Amino acid sequence: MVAYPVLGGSGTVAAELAHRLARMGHGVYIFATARPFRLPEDTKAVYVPVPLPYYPVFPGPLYTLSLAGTLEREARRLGLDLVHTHYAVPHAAAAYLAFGEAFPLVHTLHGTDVSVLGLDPAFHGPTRRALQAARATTAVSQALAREAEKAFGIKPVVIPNAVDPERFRPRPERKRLYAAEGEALLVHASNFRPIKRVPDIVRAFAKVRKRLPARLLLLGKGPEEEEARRVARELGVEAWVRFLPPTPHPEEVLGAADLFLLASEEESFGQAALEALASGVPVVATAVGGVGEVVTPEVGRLVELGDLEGLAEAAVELLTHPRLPEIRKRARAYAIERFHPERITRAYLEVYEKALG
Ligand code: GMT
Repeated sequence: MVAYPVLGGSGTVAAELAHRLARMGHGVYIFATARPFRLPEDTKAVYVPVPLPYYPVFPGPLYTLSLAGTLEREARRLGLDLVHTHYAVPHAAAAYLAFGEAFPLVHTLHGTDVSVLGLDPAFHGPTRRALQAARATTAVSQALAREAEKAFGIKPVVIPNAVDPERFRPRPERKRLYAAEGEALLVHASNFRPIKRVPDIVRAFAKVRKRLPARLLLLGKGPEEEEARRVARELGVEAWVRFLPPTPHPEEVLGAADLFLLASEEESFGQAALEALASGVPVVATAVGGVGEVVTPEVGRLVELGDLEGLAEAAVELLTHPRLPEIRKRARAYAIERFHPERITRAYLEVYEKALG
């Protein structure tokens, strides 16, 4: 497995899949520049570091070349049968460089590797060639598969992301750590990149707060944190907005919440929203990308991008819904039925079997 180790959905998906496969008895190595953030401590998957050598003659560290060299060398030494990369840029091209077409390569597309970087003229050619030469490419949603077909002329197999229902479960006893009696607890989790529109989450929350007592937890870190804090101050809600640093155990926060908010302008899937659903927490999200394949009307609400009034309205509607307890149960049952790790792992194993011929 090849993955980015930092906070982000693709690294989470790769680390958790590696862990599950290793637990089933497969030999699994995960190549990354650091130990993946969400790789469980007790995992049998082995982390293989990818160095970032810097020489003054280079304009910067040559990650792609270093990954290709590490993969080629370690595949021989470890006797690897197949390489599965997560996030195509530059992982697909690096694996292609390492092995060409003779070796079973599988790539999983996660979102901006298609919609932003994959379309960048600087990366498009090598990424397209690598994806077209691979034994298989998978995409985490139908929406992303359609984009990949347009961008790269390939037809990825759609395998949605999984969520572990043992970890992500309701934890109502933890709510009192974050909210007072009678207050609704809203949560958002992301890497606070501009496309996540975290300041909009705060703006929508301020509207909710005018209608009912509530608190907002913002779990994560990233470039928009300062702006989100500024908006909270400007709107006078800073006392009810709490920032929590990223944790390898987001289940402890999500399970305590009443509602999850996602205001992204782009989202191929929405892993954090799925983790919320499995925790028995309904979701209000923007109807972008593949989010509608995760958040259905039975378990949440979708609003137009930028419609903050709609976001707040949907949040209040759900929080005051007479059948909220039932919706919460339904959210968890739906997540378990559609996105159970066993089912998703089986789908990847089928792709591997075909790739191995
Ligand atoms: O969304 C991010 O900023 C992180 C990004 C990543 O590559 O880690 O997430 C993408 O992959 C996740 C796992 O498949 C999906 O749940 C996210 O929706 C997707 N992000 C985007 O499409 C923007």
